Amino acid sequence: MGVVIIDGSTVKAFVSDEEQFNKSVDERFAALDLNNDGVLSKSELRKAFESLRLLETHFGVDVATPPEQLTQLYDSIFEKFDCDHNGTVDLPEFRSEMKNILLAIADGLGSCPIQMVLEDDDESFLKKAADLEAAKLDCGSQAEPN
Ligand SMILES: [Ca+2]
Ligand SMILES: [Ca+2]
Repeated sequence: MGVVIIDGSTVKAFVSDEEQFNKSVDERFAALDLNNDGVLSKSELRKAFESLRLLETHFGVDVATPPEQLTQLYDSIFEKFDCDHNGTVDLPEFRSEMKNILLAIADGLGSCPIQMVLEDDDESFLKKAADLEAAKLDCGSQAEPN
C-alpha cells in the first residue's frame, strides 16, 4: 500500500500522453471484456466502474447510495459511453469517454493536489497517472553523475 499525491496536471499529462493512455485504456478494455466479444455490455461496464473507483471521485457517489439509484447511475453512465446507442461500448467509444472523464477529474482537481491511498495492485487510471509522473521524475534524477 502506498500514498500518491496527484493534481490536475498529473492527470492531464497522463491523458495527453496518447501512447501510454491508449495502452492503459486498451489493456483495461480487454480485461473488462469478459466474454471476449470485442465490446463491453452494460454489466461489463458496470464492473469497470466498480473497479476503477471513478464513481467516488467523479460522480460523488458514497457508500450509502441505494442500489436502485446506483443502477440508474450506471445506466446513465453507459449511455454516455455508448455514443452511437447500439447497446454496446466499443474500444473507440471507451477511449473517448475515459478521456472525457479523466479530463473532467483533472479540471476538478485543478492545482490542488489530493492524496490517494492505493493498494499495491491498484490498477486505477489515477494510479497510472501518478506512476507515469513518478517515472518522469525518476528519469530526471538519474541524469545526475554517479
Ligand atoms: Ca463483452
Ligand atoms: Ca456503441
